Amino acid sequence: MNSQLNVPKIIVDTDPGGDDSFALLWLQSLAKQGLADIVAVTAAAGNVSAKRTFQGASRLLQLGGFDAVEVGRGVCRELEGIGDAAYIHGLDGMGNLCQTLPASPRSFDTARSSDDILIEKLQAMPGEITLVAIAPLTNLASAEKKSPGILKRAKEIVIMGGAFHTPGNVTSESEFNIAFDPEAAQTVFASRNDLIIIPLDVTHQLIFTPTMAAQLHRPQTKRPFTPRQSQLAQFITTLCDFMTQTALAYRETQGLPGFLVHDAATLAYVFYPETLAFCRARVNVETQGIWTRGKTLIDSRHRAKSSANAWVASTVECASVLAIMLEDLKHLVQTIE
Ligand SMILES: [Ca+2]
Repeated sequence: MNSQLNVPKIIVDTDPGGDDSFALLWLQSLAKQGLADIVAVTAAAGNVSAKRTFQGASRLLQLGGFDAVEVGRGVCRELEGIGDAAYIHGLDGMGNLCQTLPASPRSFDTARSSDDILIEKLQAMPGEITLVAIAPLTNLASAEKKSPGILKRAKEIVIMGGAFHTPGNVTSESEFNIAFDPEAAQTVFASRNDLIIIPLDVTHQLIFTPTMAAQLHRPQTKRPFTPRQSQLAQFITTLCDFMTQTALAYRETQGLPGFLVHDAATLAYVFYPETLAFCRARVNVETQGIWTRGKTLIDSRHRAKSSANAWVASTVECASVLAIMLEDLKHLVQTIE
């Protein structure tokens, strides 16, 4: 049997984002190893504006050599509420490093809309695509509204989002990806009954440190790094340093030097599923609350339920996930042209 048949076909819906950047680089490493097929990247408004996330995603793909992957432009909605997260990720979403990355020929002005790309790809390959959603769910909800039932055509939808038994990270109750567009989240939560949700409860344990990043600078052969290899290693360490400073300032890591690679946990699920455990649940999102808008809820009472819609990650093997990600990032640095 051709093992390529089993290579996951991935669309990443993303709003780079420091942790998105790590996820996109990790995925590019897996694709270079023949373990993933990147079908498209759909940028989303979120951490920063749709235009900036488009540019960030485009340049990250250029850096890894994935010039041919289409990038969508995020659906824009007038949203009141929490606003973006440039205070954490930098004005460009990437520690103000985006301009240091190779320019991309992709144009925001002529790019297709992310929801249209989702619809086209899911229609063309029903049951085949794993949708990795690491941004506010605006694009996915828009696709579902334009083409009802389209999200059921994904093989699987893996979402980084929500906070259940831990405080939120943008309000006392709410996690950013859900709180940015709670109505979109509710649309997606209603779209199918087997969503994979990786919440803050597990991702707030995943602290990637500058010491880990420093390991990327060591060539594993006698040959010195090429300029592109040095550029990639330098980008990762400088971004890690920037994110570490804001993580400490916003007290996200209990004073430990490092930053939370929330979004990368979705790839741990897809490619290293033994590192996570899950609970079956019915997940809803509060769209009305004055203090709790964007809060994700599970009814934990032992009363019969027939409408579970998700598998929610409950534990993660942190050391393993971080070590695996670091090794895959090393592979990308070592093998980039
Ligand atoms: Ca993100």
